[in-house]
Amino acid sequence: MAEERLRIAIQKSGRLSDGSFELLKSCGLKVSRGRDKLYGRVQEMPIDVLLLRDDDIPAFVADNACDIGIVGQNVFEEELLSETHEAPAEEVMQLGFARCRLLLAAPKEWNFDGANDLASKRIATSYPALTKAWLEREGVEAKVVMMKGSVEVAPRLKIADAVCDIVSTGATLDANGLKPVATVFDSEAILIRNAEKFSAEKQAIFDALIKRINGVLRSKDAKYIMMNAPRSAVEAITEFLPGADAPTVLELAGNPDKVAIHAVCRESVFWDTLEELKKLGASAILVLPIEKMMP
Ligand code: PRT
Ligand code: ZN
Repeated sequence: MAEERLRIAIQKSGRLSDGSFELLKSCGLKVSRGRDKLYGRVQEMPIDVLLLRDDDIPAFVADNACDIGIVGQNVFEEELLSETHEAPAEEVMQLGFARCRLLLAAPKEWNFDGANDLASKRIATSYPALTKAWLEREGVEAKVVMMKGSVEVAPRLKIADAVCDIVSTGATLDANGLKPVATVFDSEAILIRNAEKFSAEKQAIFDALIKRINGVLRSKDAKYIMMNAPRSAVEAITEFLPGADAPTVLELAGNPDKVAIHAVCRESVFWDTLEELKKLGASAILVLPIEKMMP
């Protein structure tokens, strides 16, 4: 019998593809792309990679053409709300990259004073379902105009009064004379899976991959922190360390009152953290990156 392989759909090129390839790489998976570049094979695990347009990913996963996929939450939710599939794909987890927001934006000169100002106005968007759901929640009736791209130019062309568009830095809105007036949806890349039960073999591959992804995500902000401190300060320092479990405390040779403290911090360690540690009596503080972590 042929070996079962897990099929993952990722974006071929665009704002999700670097993050998706990087995630697979951090999981120890190298994707060798086929000549047609639509298909890649992973050597290290029985996984095949399909390279698609992001918009096609939810449907490919829902239809079983792929088992799992990486897609923006915005695209996935839009598809869910549009109810195009009887058994849509399911969200497995957030992946922490390609963060962006779907924002309602209006011309800067509009003295915008809340959602009610949108009543009877025209809103251009590539996300009509998410936009309509937000309008409904706000109890506002407006006309939603679907645009596939270049949404931000709609007010200037008098196609719409306002837009509902994906924003990351806000530079595009600003360059088009628009200002954000409300957040409709917060998004980041997510892992989705087919809703049907996997075969035992496929489930085992899936579980192994999820374990690796969790390990990668957990180690992302994590740092290994080392410092010397007076023994009397150990308690205060341990309490202060961000997201650290039981640190290792070692006696320094020839100095019974001084110890070395080693700990894994699961949250970001900032300069203020180091300054605070110094105030608590720590010295010779070292912060090191962690490459991988498995509990
Ligand atoms: O070709 P394909 O269909 O696969 O790709 P696409 O062009 O439809 O999508 P792509 O690659 O642009 O985006 C894929 C996903 O990345 C989106 O669905 C979001 O989940 C996420 N993402 C993150 C973004 C952005 N950031 C983003 N900034 N998607 C789009 N943008 C656009 C935004 O609409 C604006 O027009 O980028 C422009 C610049 O943004 P600012 O605010 O930084 O100026
Ligand atoms: Zn797309």
